[in-house]
Amino acid sequence: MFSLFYGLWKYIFSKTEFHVLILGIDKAGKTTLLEKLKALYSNLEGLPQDRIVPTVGLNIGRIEASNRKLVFWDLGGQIGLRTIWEKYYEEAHAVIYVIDAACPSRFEDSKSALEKILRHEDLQGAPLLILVNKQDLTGAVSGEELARYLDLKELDERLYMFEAVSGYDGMGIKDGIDWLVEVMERSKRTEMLRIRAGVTGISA
Ligand SMILES: Nc1nc2c(ncn2[C@@H]2O[C@H](COP(=O)(O)OP(=O)(O)OP(=O)(O)O)[C@@H](O)[C@H]2O)c(=O)[nH]1
Ligand SMILES: [Mg+2]
Repeated sequence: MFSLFYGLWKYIFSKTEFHVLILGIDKAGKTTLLEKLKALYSNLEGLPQDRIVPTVGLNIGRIEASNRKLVFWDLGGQIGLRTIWEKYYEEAHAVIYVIDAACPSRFEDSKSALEKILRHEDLQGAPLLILVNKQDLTGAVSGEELARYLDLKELDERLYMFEAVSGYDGMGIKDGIDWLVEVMERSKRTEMLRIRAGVTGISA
């Protein structure tokens, strides 16, 4: 009886959606990427680029990739809004961090916002996909160049990847998402969130 219950419990929670936070400083291109993701993974048209305004609240997008359900939470990156980010950390399976690769004058701001994320205990063990965005612009730095510049010491124990992308033409996005789904499947963080959801489910 117990094993039947356990099997069912495992089945239900193995179907859990993955929650992915999309973070980065303002104008990095997060919302544009979210709209592109929707267009790439569903039959729906994303919002046209000229209809996208700076984010103040939260944008949510759902897709299915590699047979998995992904829910994206895209938050505003303006300086006064960054304190809201941490409210979402506990429930996130992974983080996508977006950087405007064509704007070196803001790399320092981007680096310190990312370091703060990496130090936060509520995001321990969360896989990190760094999207080196706006590759369609001349002068955009490559993933390797940006990784060298950021020189993140806090990445040691974490599953992470740099991927060069463009939210305009879609370059690199599917490769990044494939990687993310694969690492979320096997991350200790996912296991921890599943157990926590299970415990809550039984006691409710
Ligand atoms: N050339 C180019 N421009 C982009 C790309 N992605 C976004 N942009 C532009 O960058 C600006 C900011 O894009 P958003 O998607 O609103 O940026 P955001 O990170 O969501 O900004 P906040 O909501 O303020 O945090 C807009 O003018 C976009 O059209 C890209 O891949 N290539
Ligand atoms: Mg936005």
